[in-house]
Amino acid sequence: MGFQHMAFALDWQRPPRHMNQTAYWYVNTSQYRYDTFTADDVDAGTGVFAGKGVMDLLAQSVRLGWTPSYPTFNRSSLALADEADAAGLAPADYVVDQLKSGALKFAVEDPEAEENHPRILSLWRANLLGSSAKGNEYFLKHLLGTDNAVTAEQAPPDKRPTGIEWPEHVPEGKLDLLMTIDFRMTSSTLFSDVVLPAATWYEKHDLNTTDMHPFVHSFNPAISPPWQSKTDWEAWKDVAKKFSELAVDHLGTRRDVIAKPLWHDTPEAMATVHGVVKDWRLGECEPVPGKTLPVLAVAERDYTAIYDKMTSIGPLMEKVGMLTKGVPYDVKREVDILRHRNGVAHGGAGNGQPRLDTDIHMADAILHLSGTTNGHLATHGFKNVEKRTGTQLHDLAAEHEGKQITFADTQVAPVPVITSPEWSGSESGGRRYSPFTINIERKKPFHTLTGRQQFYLDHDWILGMGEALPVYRPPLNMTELFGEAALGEQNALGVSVRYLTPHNKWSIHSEYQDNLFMLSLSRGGQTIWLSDVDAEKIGVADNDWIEAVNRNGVVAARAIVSHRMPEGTVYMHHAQDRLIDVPLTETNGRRGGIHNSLTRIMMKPSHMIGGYAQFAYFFNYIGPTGNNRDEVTMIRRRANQNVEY
Ligand SMILES: Nc1nc2c(c(=O)[nH]1)N[C@H]1C(S)=C(S)[C@@H](COP(=O)(O)OP(=O)(O)OC[C@H]3O[C@@H](n4cnc5c(=O)[nH]c(N)nc54)[C@H](O)[C@@H]3O)O[C@H]1N2
Ligand SMILES: Nc1nc2c(c(=O)[nH]1)N[C@H]1C(S)=C(S)[C@@H](COP(=O)(O)OP(=O)(O)OC[C@H]3O[C@@H](n4cnc5c(=O)[nH]c(N)nc54)[C@H](O)[C@@H]3O)O[C@H]1N2
Ligand SMILES: [Mo]
Repeated sequence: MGFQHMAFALDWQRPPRHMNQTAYWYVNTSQYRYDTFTADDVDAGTGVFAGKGVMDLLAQSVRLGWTPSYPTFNRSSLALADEADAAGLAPADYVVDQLKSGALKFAVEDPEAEENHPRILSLWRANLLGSSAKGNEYFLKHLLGTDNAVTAEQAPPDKRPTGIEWPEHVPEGKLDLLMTIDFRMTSSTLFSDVVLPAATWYEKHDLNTTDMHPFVHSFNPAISPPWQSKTDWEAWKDVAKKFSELAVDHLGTRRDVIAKPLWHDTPEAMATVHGVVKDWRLGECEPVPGKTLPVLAVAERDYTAIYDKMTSIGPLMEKVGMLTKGVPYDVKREVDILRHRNGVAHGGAGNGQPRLDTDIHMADAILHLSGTTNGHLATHGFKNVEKRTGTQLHDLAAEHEGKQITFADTQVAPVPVITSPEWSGSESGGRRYSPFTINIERKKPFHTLTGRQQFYLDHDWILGMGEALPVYRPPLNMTELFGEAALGEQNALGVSVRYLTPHNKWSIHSEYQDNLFMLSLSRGGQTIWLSDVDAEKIGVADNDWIEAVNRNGVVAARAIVSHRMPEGTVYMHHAQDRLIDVPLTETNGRRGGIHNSLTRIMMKPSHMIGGYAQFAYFFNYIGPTGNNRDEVTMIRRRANQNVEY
């Protein structure tokens, strides 16, 4: 909670601009263009999605306020505020009028138009192009405009979405600038225009904790950041400072129209009465912000003050407090403590506010503003929940009511967290965390439509997909949907197999495997696991070089032949980078690729539902996933085992 309020600058400006990445990349890397099936092909034959593409459903989800979408409109959100002024209207009214008349569109309805492209991408603490991004080759093609191995066909006319623009030309290289902050050479830094070298965990102060892990850890420098590297905090401060300077000439102070989706744990989540979907675009209802449209909010942004705001705690914390999962928190006391601990800023936008000059200031702010590390806040939050639920809860935190974990405490030893209404588990009395303990044992209602654990889901789209109750769904038929070779088929390209990319036993994502020890103990580069039966079919011996090819891309790797793999399924562990021992392929003579070269994003319509109780958007709660598990590939032995780099 403290983390979220500080990370999204909610001490200065509300509401934040959250986004779900799956939908963002599905649209902005043009992967939707390669859906050679319609949404109708994945409903349960009910016709609920008749005549629609998956992209039509996403556009509908956006215009009904179910999911966030950026860029939001096909005109600048700053210009919209100015236009509203000129028209003498409140921005929300102006935007509603414009949307109604069709003069303004959501960008997602015309994603290939130049004004709707993403331009600048900053990657921090993620390895998008080596780890997370499903459909890696589409990223290379459409986002970066560089060499790629996509051979997929775009949707034929009868399979295209009908409700969005479909220009014949698909742009390549939408992005102007890619900046990455990392301390490793990765597949992402490799493609970046600018790489800012980061301090490692032993060169800076930082915090680490998760909800499923009952301790808060500190990071502490053993040495100062060497050479040009900087701590993450200092790197971002530099960026903010320069940005604020440039903003004097370029942006100044503007008003920004924010289209915020209907949020979970707010009355907005009750927008879809009885789960019946009504679309204002089809004349089925009126467009009403916060009900049938996103909430339309306005924020004043002084772009010259970004640095000042980043380095001090803003006044909204004292004026409005914090809100987490519908629970309000008064944090005047906490901000006052921080004012004394950190001192106050002098001059600028943060004048008189608690300072956040250093990473330790920020760490302490987070620890003071979170119930899991501040027993007073946890107890106070539980008392607020008690008023709403009528069940006793505050005793769960009361044993720690006077306890405030500080950064200095975490430096002595990892410190156990305090039970807090931010989460659903209980660590009370030294218990280990388990989700929903408070709901089960204290009868605190679940945050669902019924307030109970809910198995029956009566939303129109879920009913239409035949998933009102939990059902078995077989893997997607990739031959039917994408024209891939049928599973088990053998031809000149090898044998057709299911292609899975589970998490690696010998790394955490792309980390901890690229060191000499791990590389020496393993094969020293990327591998694909396959069964002895499949290996025999294609004449592969253990450690042979193989090539895996599908419409999304190509991978050259060494084979690990194992009877532990079932026939017909191969594993390429997530996430092996393209930097180490990745040779040129026989397929196209270029270096390639990685595990995500053979995957792509596939959006499931039921994941795009919003505005309906537990199906309501919030950061890190709900949204579409990439569904990379259903992929297939051809796999074969390389003719030439003497690979070249
Ligand atoms: N095909 C396929 N794709 C997947 C998955 C899959 O199973 N299959 N899994 C998905 C899942 S669940 C996840 S969580 C994502 C993970 O995807 P990512 O989060 O993109 O993967 P990581 O490799 O953990 O990237 C973290 C990067 O941050 C850097 N880093 C670490 N600490 C610091 C720091 O203190 N400062 C800075 N500046 N940098 C730091 C590391 O060096 C590393 O390059 O991948 C997703 N993508
Ligand atoms: N060592 C290590 N530990 C990690 C991580 C790491 O990278 N390395 N990453 C962490 C993170 S961020 C995450 S999200 C978790 C992920 O942890 P898990 O959710 O356990 O993810 P995976 O290992 O990717 O997949 C689990 C299993 O799902 C199987 N599977 C694939 N398709 C299907 C299917 O259609 N149906 C069924 N029933 N099973 C299927 C795969 O074969 C695989 O064995 O792990 C965390 N822990
Ligand atoms: Mo994950």
